[in-house]
Amino acid sequence: MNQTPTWCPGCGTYVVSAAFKEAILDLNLKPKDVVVCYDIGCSGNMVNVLDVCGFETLHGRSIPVACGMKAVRPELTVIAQAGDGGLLNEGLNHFVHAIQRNDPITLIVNNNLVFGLTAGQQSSATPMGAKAHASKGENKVNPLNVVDLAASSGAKFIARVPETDFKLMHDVIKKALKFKGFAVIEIIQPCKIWAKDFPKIIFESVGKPARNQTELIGKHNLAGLLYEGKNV
Ligand SMILES: Cc1ncc(C[n+]2csc(CCOP(=O)(O)OP(=O)(O)O)c2C)c(N)n1
Ligand code: SF4
Ligand SMILES: [Mg+2]
Repeated sequence: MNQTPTWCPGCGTYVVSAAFKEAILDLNLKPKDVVVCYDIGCSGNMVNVLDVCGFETLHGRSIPVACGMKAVRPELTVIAQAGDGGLLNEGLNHFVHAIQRNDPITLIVNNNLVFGLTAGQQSSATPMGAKAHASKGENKVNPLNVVDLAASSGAKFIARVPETDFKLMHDVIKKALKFKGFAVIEIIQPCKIWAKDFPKIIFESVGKPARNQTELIGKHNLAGLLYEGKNV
């Protein structure tokens, strides 16, 4: 594809799309055998730069479209992409139910902590105490956490990756694409425009994955491959 991306300078989605491309190349997957179902949003615009099959879905609906695609074409490698808004607001039910069924797809969450494309409104991932662009005051509610929800729903593969760690991102995407159940990768990539004044997150790398998912709940600074169940 020869489209020039329109993301802002420094946007984490540049890094994610590069890691994604490298992972697909490393695995020798042919573009015709890989389908990404995109959400609507800044990061959903990866549809313009990733040279694999793409399906731009409705906001919050990339997971059900991806699950349907995998059900009818099980030989394909199927990925759902979602922003924090699409995942935790409009489409939250799909996230929990796909984990419950262990649908064999990979979910990549581009968590920029706001509704980015529509100019920085507060999403369910916006940190408590942060003031989003369109809000009158600070956020007074506890954010929903992707890893907490994945862990408590019983996801078999869970990773959290800071946008600054290209190697981890690349390695985890490769592993997830080979995983036979529902794999969740959350990329933390605070929006460079609308979340630039939010508190900085200091990550702590995990040495090895947890023995069970519940150990992860409430540990919001952990980064790495956090849980990996049996690949059956
Ligand atoms: C059902 C529905 N609600 C709202 C919108 C408007 N809308 C389009 S993109 C967007 C923000 C997306 O935020 P997020 O999912 O976090 O992705 P980001 O742009 O931050 O990458 C919104 C609210 C829509 N298209 N459809
Ligand atoms: S608004 Fe934020 S998320 Fe959207 S392209 Fe710019 S930096 Fe990236
Ligand atoms: Mg967002």
